[in-house]
Amino acid sequence: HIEAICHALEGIFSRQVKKKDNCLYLSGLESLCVSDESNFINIGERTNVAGSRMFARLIKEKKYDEAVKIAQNQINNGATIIDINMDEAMIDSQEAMVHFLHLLASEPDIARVPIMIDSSDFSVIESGLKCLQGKGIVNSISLKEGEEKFIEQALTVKRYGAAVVIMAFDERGQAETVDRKVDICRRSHDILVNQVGYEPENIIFDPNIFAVATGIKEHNRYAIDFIEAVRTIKEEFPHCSISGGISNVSFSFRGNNTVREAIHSVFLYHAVNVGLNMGIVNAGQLAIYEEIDEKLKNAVENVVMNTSDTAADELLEIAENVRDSGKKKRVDDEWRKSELSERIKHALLKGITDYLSEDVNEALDTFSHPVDIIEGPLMDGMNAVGDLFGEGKMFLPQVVKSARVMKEAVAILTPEIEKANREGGGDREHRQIKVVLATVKGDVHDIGKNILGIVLKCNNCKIVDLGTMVPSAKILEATREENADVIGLSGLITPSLKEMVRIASEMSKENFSVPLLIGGATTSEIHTAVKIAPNYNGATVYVPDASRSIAIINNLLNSEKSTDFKLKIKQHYNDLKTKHDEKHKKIKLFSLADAEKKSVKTNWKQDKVPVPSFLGTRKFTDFSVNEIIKYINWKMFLRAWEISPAAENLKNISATEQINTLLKDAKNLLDYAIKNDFIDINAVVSFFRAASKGNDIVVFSDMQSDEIKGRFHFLRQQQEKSNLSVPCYCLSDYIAPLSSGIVDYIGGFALTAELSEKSFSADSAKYDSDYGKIMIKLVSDRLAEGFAEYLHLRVRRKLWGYAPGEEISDKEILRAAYRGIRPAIGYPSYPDHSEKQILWDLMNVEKNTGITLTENYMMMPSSSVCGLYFSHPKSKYFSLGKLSDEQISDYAKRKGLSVEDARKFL
Ligand code: THG
Repeated sequence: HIEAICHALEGIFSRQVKKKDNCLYLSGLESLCVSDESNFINIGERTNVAGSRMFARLIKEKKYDEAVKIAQNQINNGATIIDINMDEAMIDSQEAMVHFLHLLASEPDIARVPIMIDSSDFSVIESGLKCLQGKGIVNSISLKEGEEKFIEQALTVKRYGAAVVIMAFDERGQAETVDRKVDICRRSHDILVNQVGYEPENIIFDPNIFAVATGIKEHNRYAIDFIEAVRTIKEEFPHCSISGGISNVSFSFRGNNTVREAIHSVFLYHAVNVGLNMGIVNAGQLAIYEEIDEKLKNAVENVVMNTSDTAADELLEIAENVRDSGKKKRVDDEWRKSELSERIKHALLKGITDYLSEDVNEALDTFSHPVDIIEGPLMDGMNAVGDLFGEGKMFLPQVVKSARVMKEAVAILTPEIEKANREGGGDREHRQIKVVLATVKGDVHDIGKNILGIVLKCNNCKIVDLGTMVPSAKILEATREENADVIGLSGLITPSLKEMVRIASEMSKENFSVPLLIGGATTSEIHTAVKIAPNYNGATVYVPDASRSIAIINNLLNSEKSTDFKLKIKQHYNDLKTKHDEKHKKIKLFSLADAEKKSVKTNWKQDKVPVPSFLGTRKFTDFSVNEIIKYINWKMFLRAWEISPAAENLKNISATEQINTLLKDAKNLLDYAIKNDFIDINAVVSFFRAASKGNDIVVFSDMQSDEIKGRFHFLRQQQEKSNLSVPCYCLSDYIAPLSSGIVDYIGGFALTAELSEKSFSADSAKYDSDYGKIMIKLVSDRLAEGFAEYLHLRVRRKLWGYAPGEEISDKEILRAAYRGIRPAIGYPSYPDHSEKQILWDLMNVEKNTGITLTENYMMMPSSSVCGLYFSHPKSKYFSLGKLSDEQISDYAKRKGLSVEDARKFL
């Protein structure tokens, strides 16, 4: 189904779909992720006045704003539905429900999830249903008051198009045994489907979760009976959902969250296995099954599965010792008491250098040769780091810190190794895998490459880092000279892809056989398979992110595994290429002329074109950094640290901690840089009179003369779309042609915001580390993007001034929910980086801002952004998709380029 889902998503959102780690993401909308794990739905329980004292207090005190934050919190922590319950004697439930739902509806980040209205008063439910946008869920109805009432309520729910939770209650009360649970669900199902006309997909059974380990013997079966009922119901009604209030099961351990979380986790583990696909939970507070303390887990297993009559008592006894408080303090320096190799491992895992020289010196006394220390405890520790990282249990920033510990340990040991060799007459050295890394010619980006280098260093590799913009001859020479085992090429921009293909063929010509690794933002497995691998006789492997590099290199170089591994990769890439070739034959393109007929149509006479507040070019250096940092997109910052949206949603404490530390460090860095004035910001903005000419836009010298001062060249979408009324977009459509008789304008900008690394290293040792350097770069990148956002805002409201009264929230700004666009050159709607030169000439960018262009039109410093401003109310971002040879030739001709060069730039 994946292909079909990709296709559907691409169609709906006009965005590219990316596959990564068995998840699908929409490009530019990475927070939406479809994966196998999407199967279990977390329903947030905290927005329940009966289930949360805090929420109840906020509602009673009418602090709705804060109550809304609780909903947001549940979603941030992974809830994809939220359960809302206002049933409390001292609250006007109906009024509170309606008011709260209205507030949620105007929070875009909350309104995107469905709402489950939880009440035992059906009139509250119905009032709530009236407030929902999209499909709602009713929690709940049941047969407890007989069939007539049940059918009446079911009909009402159906009329609102909502799904419904059916509690396993009937006229005799709540179902406690497996048979009663199943019977009531079956009876409810038959009535709903046969008499009321429900689709089974709209039915969610709740076979009642009750508390176990209450001290009452009869209750001990509650968990296992629920699980058994789920199994039977799922088999009989595979299209219906099954849910329950998970926190109920642990009520008897109130006050001891460690034990409660363990019970929830074990209970869910078994129930989900047999078909539970939803659960009302405290999102963000579920223990990870594998991480529960072994002893506790066993005791909990016994309680949940009811293996003995004494299970509850045994758990109670353990529970006494795992009270939440004081849990942490104990472990803090306990580790110093463990034996040497454990201490070294701990220091590596936690990135602690404080005791390193002490421990390494102790090791020198116990090991016969210093190399043994590296190959023994240090490598063991690094392997543990590598494993945890590979399993997603450690995160990149932690690995970077581990690498620093390793580096310092090796630095202490290196003179000792030389000394030992001299004295013992030996020549032992620490044998490492040698990896040559380079960002290819024309490309200046190196964060990804640096990260890779660090991760590899942790894994016993010696890195020969050739830096950025490295010509192929130099890469080959270094590989030969260093006798390297692997080459890694990195690239962020599209022309780098061609460069990589060139390097691959060169390597073939010169009879290289070392494995070639490909990575970086524009590279992809498909491109590697289709374009690079066929050009190289040796192994070529795409590395999706740094965490995979270790396993890939080990497989490539391990004498037992390598033949098999290389063969598998080769076959896989051949398959990909065959599929790709077939698919490409299928994409239908409009001819260029037909695509042009489908341009975006504007009635120029009707839409008044706004006049900019000035024409020509202006320099800006006086913006306040404090103003800009409001527009930093921290999510993208986490992405750059390779923290996936999935990790961000994890209920994993170490992930949350890691994210918090990263954000704190970044913010401290910014504060520090602001205080010390280490930030260079520069921008230049221009407005020109402009007109579209076919797919080009021309810029005039001034208001009077029609002398053309510059010309931007655009491309037009050609792919046939399923919806024929959707235009074939081209940026030139957003500017009026001269023939319209309308005077139109275009804006241009180039800006840079850089935390200068040099000032830092001169000033503070704190940032003179791999971690610090990467941090500085990433924060600079985000600051530049934030600056672009802020400058755009100033343009809309003042400098161009077409939206003087614009009033939108900062969040909406980050979603670009305003009029006008600022396509950056080199991005999907305007992919040709060489167009920057035109902007540079028109706006004198180099002189005005100091930003220079490399031969492949990359900006230096790299934390810079440039692009065009369009004010057209219909203007939007799009991606060009596949283009015909006809259009490429036409484009080459318009630009005065050879077709081959035009292809390279695109
Ligand atoms: N089935 C269905 N709906 C339900 C339930 C169910 N809705 C309500 C409830 N059960 C699920 N929701 C909760 C919410 C919170 C708690 C339990 C179930 C809970 N709260 C803490 C406590 O009481 O100890 C509150 C602590 C605090 O105040 O912060 O455990 O089964 N269909």
